[in-house]
Amino acid sequence: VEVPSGPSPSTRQLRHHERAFYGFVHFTTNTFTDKEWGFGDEPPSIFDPSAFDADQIVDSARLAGMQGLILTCKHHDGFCLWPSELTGHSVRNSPFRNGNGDVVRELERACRSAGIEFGVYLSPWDRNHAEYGRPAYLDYYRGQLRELLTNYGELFEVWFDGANGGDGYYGGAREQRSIDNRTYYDWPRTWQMVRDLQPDAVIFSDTGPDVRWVGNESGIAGDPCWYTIDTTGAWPGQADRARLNRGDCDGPTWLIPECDVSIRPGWFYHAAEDEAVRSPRNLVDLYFASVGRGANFLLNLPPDRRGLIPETDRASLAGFRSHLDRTFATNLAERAEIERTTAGHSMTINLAFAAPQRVNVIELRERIAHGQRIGRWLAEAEREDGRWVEIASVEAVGAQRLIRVPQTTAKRFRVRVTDSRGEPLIEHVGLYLEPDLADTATEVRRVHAASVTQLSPVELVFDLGAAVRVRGVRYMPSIARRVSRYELSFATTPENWSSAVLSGEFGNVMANAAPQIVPCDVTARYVRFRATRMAVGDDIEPKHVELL
Ligand code: FUL
Repeated sequence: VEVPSGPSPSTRQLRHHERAFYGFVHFTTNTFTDKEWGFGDEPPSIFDPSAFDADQIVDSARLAGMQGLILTCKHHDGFCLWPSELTGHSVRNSPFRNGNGDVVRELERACRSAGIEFGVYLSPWDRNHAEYGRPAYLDYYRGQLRELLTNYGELFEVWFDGANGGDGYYGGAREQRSIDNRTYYDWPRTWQMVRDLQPDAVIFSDTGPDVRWVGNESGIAGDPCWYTIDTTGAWPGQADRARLNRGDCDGPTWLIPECDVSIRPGWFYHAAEDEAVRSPRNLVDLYFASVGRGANFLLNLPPDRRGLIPETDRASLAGFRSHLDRTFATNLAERAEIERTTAGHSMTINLAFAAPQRVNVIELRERIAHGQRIGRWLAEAEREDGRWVEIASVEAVGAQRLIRVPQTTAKRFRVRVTDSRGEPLIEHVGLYLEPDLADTATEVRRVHAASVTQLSPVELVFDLGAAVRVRGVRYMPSIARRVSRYELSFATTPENWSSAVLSGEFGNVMANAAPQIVPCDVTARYVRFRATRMAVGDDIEPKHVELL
């Protein structure tokens, strides 16, 4: 084997490429307040799951075929799911197990006894802590990290989030605190702590050092997606998303792209999203768009207020798994006579069958220990008249490349690598027939408005024609317009607007442009939606707001 000219993965990264698919568990006070980002003033007393069962959560992960789970031990609201010695803002002061509980411990143990790995998420942004934004907070943050790194056995991944939305409770100050995310956290020091205490764990942040964000929260890697990337000038919370998504073919640093996405629109459980759980078909598509592009797939499973993964989500996971198992059960290539010819930096693999085979998925794996070498490659099939037709033209391979092609029946197939950095090293070729999978996604019931009036650039009034029951308001951010704070009011006549006012935050709209639902249960004819703060743009569009 020629020595690779470009970067190659560390041993730690190589192991992590093999994990490929694992889960996130977003659980905290938000589960009980119906928020995506808690403000930091939530009393620990509201954290009261009625039937928390770590084994059930782990069982749900295993049902899907996940290799590990990463728990939000502390999200932006600052509430700790373990009894930290460093704050009272934790499970210790909640009704959970009468204040003697430790969610981190229970989930960690359940993972180990089921034979999957465990990892932690510790939000750097802390909207509860009085010192956030000042140097003293960093001692607290690293102290918490030390607790997690030393008390819960071996961790496979430590997840550092890049979000910072500014305002928060901050020990009662209730103010805006912006930090310079290039300097404030002193990341190299924190990462070194992880290296010292958990040498085998991979470290995730927007920009590595082992695993990078894929630039969106939709679970979709670039096509192609290069492991190598140039992160000069980029920091957690401040990186070019398009670049994170695709990497740089000639980049100097190997960072594993990780596609994080939730099985529901939000990261936390909201009853109003019970009908918006991703279907098996949708999850399979995400698998092809992440693992199938050589990236890792991190799928979030949010426990509900009982502390369990709901049945709907479990049914989707089971459907997803059984479809993948059926698809990949038989590698048709194993029935072929295979012949390989290499000429310099190109290679042809011929697969000849005794009888015609029906194929609609092609898989290649590259021996990435020696770098990501393969550039362009083609898949071709021989028609009955002996002419070869191209069925796929692809850029890049990586740990695993899965390409859906139009269903093709032929006796001979071939894969041709036309461009590679050094000798192409193909480790595996697969030809499969993916069965049909109908999309069973159910549409959320909507209330249709008779008319919508735009009162001002940031204010809409819906007239439903008659008083009807409204169970929620769904807001869909767009690229150019994103509301981060809203106010809702309801009325039965154009005059009596007092009946109910709901206000709040659409947390995380910058990173996740997924729809967010404000649950309510109001009977009204008129509904007024007002943006009280825009994160992007300065007006709202009627089509972005729906009543449920
Ligand atoms: C983001 C956070 O702001 C979200 O709440 C969520 O935790 C997601 C995985 O990362 O940056």
